[in-house]
Amino acid sequence: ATILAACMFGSASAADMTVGFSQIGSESGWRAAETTLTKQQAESRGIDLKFADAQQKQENQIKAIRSFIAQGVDAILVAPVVATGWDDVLTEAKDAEIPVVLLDRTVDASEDLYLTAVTSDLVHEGNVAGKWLVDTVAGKPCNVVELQGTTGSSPAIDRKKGFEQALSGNDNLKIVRSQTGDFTRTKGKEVMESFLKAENGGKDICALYAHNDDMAVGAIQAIKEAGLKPGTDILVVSIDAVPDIFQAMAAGEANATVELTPNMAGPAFDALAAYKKDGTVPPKWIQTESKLYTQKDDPMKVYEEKKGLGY
Ligand code: GYE
Repeated sequence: ATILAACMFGSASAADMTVGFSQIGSESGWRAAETTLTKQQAESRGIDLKFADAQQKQENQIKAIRSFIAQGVDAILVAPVVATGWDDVLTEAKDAEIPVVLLDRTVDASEDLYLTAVTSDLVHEGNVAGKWLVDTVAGKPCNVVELQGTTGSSPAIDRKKGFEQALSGNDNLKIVRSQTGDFTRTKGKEVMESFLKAENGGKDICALYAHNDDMAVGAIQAIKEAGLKPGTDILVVSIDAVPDIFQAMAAGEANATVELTPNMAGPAFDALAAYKKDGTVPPKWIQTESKLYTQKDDPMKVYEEKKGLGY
């Protein structure tokens, strides 16, 4: 009878949860897929999702979180646009006893201000990209340009750090230009154009490292317009594994990418359901995988597989 009662009343159903989601915006294909999958995951679990798009602004995220607290939601998901400045609003959520789960980016705040963070190892991603480049150029001199993500965001900080770690001790590789492209295609293209101009029309550039695929896709366009061949004249390595980069890889115009799953919400909702059911506290970090793909990995096949998975 006890077991039956437990089944009837204590099942791990998330169905009666209302969850607020403060999303950054839609700067990249990866971000758009994350939004789609979060909505799908909520729907399939019967979760009532309140979605707020912050248009890249932290102040909008803070407003959205305050409004979720005022509405008395059961939990809050937040993809924090930048790493700092969260202490006050996270403390307000904690005081209201509303668990917060960080999605895809981390914050510089005390760990007890959130339940868990579902992210990749962002330093490791940069490291994987850097190691690929070190191995590929195999000791040859190589001037690298870097397109950084959004200034002050944890992926921009960590992907830079991990990449630099991989390059350190390899004096043949030098980062000659590094600037933000804000994780967007448009800015990726714009900033790459300025890099090309500044580096002898691109002839002095051997490789591009972009903190996400969208900036790489924009930069590939700029490289072509400058009359050079992306993927051969200038090697291209980036992060996310969105469908478009596999098309570019199939065309020989991109070389490598590090995969980031857009399904951060699935593990987040699982953790929230267990927490809600019997107070199970998840680990502080739910880490997603980071797999390297190159042109050898049948990019068109991966493209087909990716299409439809939120993209
Ligand atoms: O790589 C990029 C997006 O926060 C880790 O944000 C995420 C990054 C992702 O805009 O495409």
